[in-house]
Amino acid sequence: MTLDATPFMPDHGHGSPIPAFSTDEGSGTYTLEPVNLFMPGYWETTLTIVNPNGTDSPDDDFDLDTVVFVFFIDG
Ligand SMILES: [Cu+2]
Repeated sequence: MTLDATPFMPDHGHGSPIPAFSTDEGSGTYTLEPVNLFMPGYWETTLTIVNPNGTDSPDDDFDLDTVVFVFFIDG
C-alpha cells in the first residue's frame, strides 16, 4: 500500500509542481515528502490510499480511500 498526496489550491485552480512521495515506515506509519505548499492561501491536500494492485479492494480493513486535509498558509 502507498499513499499519494495531491496538494491543490481551489481558489487559484492549480496544484504543486513538486510531487510528494510516501515512505512506509512500518507499523502503519507513512512519511509524505515533500508536500510543497509553496504560496500563501487555502490549500486542500488529498491523500489517496493505493493498494498494491492499484485498485480499491473490498477485502481491505478500511472503507476510506481518500481524505482531504485543508491548510491555510498565512502570508
Ligand atoms: Cu495559488
